[in-house]
Amino acid sequence: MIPARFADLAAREDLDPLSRALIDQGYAIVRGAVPQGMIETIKDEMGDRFDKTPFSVGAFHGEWTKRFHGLLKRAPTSQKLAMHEQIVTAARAILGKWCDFPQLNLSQGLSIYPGAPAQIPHRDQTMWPAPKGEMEFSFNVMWPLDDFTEHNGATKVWPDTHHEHATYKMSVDDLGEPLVAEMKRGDVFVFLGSVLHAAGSNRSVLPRRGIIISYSLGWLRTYENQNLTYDRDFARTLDPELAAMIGYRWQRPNLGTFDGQCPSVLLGEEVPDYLPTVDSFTPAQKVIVDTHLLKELAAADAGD
Ligand SMILES: O=C(O)CCC(=O)C(=O)O
Ligand SMILES: [Fe+2]
Repeated sequence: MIPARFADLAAREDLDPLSRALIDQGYAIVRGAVPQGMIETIKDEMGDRFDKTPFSVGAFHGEWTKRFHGLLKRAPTSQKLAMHEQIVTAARAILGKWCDFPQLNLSQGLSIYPGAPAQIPHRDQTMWPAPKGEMEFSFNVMWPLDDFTEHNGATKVWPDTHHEHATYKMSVDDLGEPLVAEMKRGDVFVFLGSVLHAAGSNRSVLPRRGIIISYSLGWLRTYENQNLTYDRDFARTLDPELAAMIGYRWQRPNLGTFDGQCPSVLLGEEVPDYLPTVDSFTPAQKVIVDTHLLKELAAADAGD
């Protein structure tokens, strides 16, 4: 059953199938979302970065796991994954309920080495210390670079743990059997930030490599600081929609501005040295401030 706070989303009849599955069950696998050749190109672009990256530090990221970030520049074909039409559509449909535009939260290559124990079951939305169960904060996407099997540590996900379920206290013993997201290269596993999940243990003899791309509400602090990761020259090479997703777009009201304007001004050739600060309000906010101004002007006229 869909909890009441998410019922209006669930009731929408125009939803695409991926959004529908995410709202109803919290996760979905899309088979054959991209050609396997695209995944191979991305692996080539990564070169020896996994080899050269040291193992992660700490019990969560995992001492048997290597991770690196800034994928849009380190493997440019991953930009196509970030902008995958079905995924962006679903991110907008779901996160768009609580923000103007979803943003890129993270792009990460990760490799789980043989012998890695299973990761702690967790919800990715825990990174934001805010009340849960009122909204979805994020939306995560796992693209396998190697085929994922139960044996090599495919991601595990616990059904019925999303939306308001994320506020219920559950002991690990009550969780029941997880679904194991076994996938071929080219498939993709998509799950809400409220869904309980974990990397499995890798009992094979080869690393299990994947890419995580995640999207969050546009007004949240992101896992990866996109402004420090990608400079302006790089942003100008991107599809403008993707540039917007890494911060070159403001969110109403006036969040993420540059010199009082939408930061997309930085994508142009010339950036004027002197710029006016511009209101960026929702229609409802605009009515409030416009009405106030009209009243003030009328009062000033009457006083003349
Ligand atoms: O590698 C996986 O299968 C999941 C990793 C994960 O959930 C995380 O690092 O937050
Ligand atoms: Fe996670």
